Amino acid sequence: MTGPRCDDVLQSTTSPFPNLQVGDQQAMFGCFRVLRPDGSVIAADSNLENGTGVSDADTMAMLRSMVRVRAIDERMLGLQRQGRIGFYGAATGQEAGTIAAGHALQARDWVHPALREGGIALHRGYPLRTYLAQIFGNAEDTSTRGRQMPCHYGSKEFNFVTLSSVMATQLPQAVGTAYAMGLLHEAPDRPLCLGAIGDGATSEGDFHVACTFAGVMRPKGVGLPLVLYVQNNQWAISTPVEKQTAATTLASKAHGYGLVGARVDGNDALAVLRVVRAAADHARSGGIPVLVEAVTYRVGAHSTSDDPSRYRDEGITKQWAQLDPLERLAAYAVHRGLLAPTGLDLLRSEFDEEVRSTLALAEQVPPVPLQSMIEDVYAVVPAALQAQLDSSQRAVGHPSPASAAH
Ligand SMILES: Cc1ncc(C[n+]2csc(CCOP(=O)(O)OP(=O)(O)O)c2C)c(N)n1
Ligand SMILES: [Mg+2]
Repeated sequence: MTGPRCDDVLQSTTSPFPNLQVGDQQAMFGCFRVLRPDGSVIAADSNLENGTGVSDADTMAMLRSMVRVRAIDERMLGLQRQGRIGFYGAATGQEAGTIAAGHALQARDWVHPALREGGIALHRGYPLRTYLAQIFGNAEDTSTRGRQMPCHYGSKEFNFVTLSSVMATQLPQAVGTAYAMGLLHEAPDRPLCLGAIGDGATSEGDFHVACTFAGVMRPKGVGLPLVLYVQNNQWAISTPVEKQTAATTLASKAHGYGLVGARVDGNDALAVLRVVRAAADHARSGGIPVLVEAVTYRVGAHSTSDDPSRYRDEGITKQWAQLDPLERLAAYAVHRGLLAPTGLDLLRSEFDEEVRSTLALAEQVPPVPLQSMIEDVYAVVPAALQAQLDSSQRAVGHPSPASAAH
């Protein structure tokens, strides 16, 4: 594979809406797109709502969350540079790929995210304060109680399963969740599971395991309620996608597993929403699961531990940055009269302020109590662990409740 070229994307060629059938060439090798980079509609379809198949309410809901995620990411990157948080993986330039995929789902659907999909939890209502608590690992970190790296959010309430840092492990887990939903509920109206990964993770063995099971496991005689979702941002840290695979596209890998493949412009929120929604409807109703490839670009660093200028041509990055998904959707919203020409700036200010004020509160929350080091694993805490806790407590000058009682 060679990475999709930016000038191809800039030409705004489009392909028809993907036909969700196994082996459909156009779906696997084309790239469905609704909007040009300037926000104009490529080919309005009079049979569809607004000519695009996306309601104005959906457009604005996605735009708000995309701007919010950008504001959060920018602030978190700044905090990491100041040494106030240890790590962060931003979704900059991938906000459409994240938010529109999340928006395509129902609240009852499950999400097994990769590193860039935390915005789906926020979009579902996961509070920003809890999101920040997980990043700080403070006493309000109800996701992981300070025991995980930042960006490993999880919430039972929002059916958002905590990521394992080990790449691609979430995909067999997502298949298992979908299998459970298939056993528990009847098609055509079942909760489904979206399992998300990056392009690099498609080289992992777990991708093969997940796709194999996704094809062959058929509870109640129909396909799994599953959407496999790959954000192809063309880099896995310093490894470009052409070193991951010789396949022409990642969506085309679906064919070998008997799955449906569909490729979409990941910087076009309307296109992502429509394709993931169609894949979700298909899976919900018993169809063969769809592997969606959203083509995008990692315009920032992999994480705060990375410097991409050391291994790639940042001139190409600048070209991709011109295809900014926020600007594109905002321009469309302006064309439709949903947003004033200055509306994007107003949204930015609104969310900058939300992040600033929530952060001020989050930074006052104390760390997770040391006591939590020995909780949640053993019914009766082994003496060696208790001794470690006691010595840690003494080191910070706070006797633990257990030793204080002695
Ligand atoms: C099994 C495994 N190998 C290596 C790593 C280190 N690692 C973390 S993220 C990453 C690259 C992920 O790339 P991709 O799947 O394309 O996702 P992206 O970060 O681009 O969104 C690597 C190699 C890991 N976490 N797990
Ligand atoms: Mg990648």
